[in-house]
Amino acid sequence: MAKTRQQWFEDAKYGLFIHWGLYSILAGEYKGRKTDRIAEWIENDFDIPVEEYEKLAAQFNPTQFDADVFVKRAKEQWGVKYIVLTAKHHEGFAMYDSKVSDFNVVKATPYGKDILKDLQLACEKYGIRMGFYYSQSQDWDDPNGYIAHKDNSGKDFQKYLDEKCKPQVKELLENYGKIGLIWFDTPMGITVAQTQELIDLVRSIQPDCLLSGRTGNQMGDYMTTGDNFIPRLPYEDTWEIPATVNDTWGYNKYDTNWKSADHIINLLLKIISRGGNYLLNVGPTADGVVPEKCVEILNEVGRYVTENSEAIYGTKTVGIYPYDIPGIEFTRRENKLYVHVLSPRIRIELLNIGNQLTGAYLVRNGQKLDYGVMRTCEGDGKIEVEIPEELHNAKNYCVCLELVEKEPIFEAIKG
Ligand code: FHN
Repeated sequence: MAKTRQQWFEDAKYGLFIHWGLYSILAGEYKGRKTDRIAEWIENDFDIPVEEYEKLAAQFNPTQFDADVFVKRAKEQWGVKYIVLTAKHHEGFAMYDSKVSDFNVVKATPYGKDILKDLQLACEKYGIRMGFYYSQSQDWDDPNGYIAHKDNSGKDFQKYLDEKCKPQVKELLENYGKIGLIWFDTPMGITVAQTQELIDLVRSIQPDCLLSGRTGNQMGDYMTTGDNFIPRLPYEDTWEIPATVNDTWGYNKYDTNWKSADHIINLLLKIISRGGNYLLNVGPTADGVVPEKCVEILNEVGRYVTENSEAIYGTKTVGIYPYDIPGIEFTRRENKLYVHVLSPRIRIELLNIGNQLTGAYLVRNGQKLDYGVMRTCEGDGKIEVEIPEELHNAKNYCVCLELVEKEPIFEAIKG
């Protein structure tokens, strides 16, 4: 089958979102008041006057950020295949050298360096796709940009689109090499015609660049789910879920509600077995550091992903296996069904599976495993795989079932 421009994205399965901007300085608190909502929304949620908020730029100096170290770690330790940085979030601040607006990291901060350029160079060096997030409709700094939950009547949105949004998107597409995707977000009142203007602009500069599902009016290149919402069933078209490790995107020093690595691994497998990509977020501090706990979690998830890479990247949607087995998730490619074992057991037992096998092995080292293919006394297909003794108390490993048939045969439950 011919490769589409979506192919790299469909194969990638696991990406890293970076929400980073001036809100990282406030870290979830303004004048002693803590937000209980996502931290990057603090300007809007607390009605911080624009002139006040703009002053934060004078404090932005992430001297501990090293794009090279960051991208190397993301690729080699965390196992992500693409990175999406907030080039401009709703606050309107550009994390790159923009000639369109001085409200940017080079002109307005003591740091003075183009973060996106450094990221681009590191992504090119380590062979990882780079995308950027751009808030195309909301811009709380521009008088004509939309503001969610506020009165937007009387605004000249087209003026903002023509004078800030499109010129900035053009800069991003012209000055930062090959862009894998643009992550447009919160389209709000953007019309079909205005969405088309954006799409035409992108296609005219980088025809292969993908557009997120939130470009507007369902005109993006793939489906984006709600934040942290996983479709219950497999979804056949290309899709992605943006998701958090704690409960915020931008850094919030009070948010310690971290999901465990086991939980994230489980979510990742659910997502990719249903055909999606997991775009998992980190929110660096204003110094440019990813919170230690978050690094620990991503390292552990990364160990699973890199050890079992053949069962992750480039895998296909699994059909609906009729039973929910706690601690078991499936992924698959061609004639291989991967059984991810997330809780201890001495044997894998799968009912209502009608395949014949040519072999079974432990994915992380290729060790052959004993197995049996049978029918139960009720006539249901059954596969058993013996787990080696040294793994009886282990969790988080993957077993490959090599199928005679091209696809898993999941049998319906009979009465
Ligand atoms: O408003 C944004 C939010 O700050 C964050 O960027 C997420 C990521 O998917 N998108 C919007 C809310 O859905």
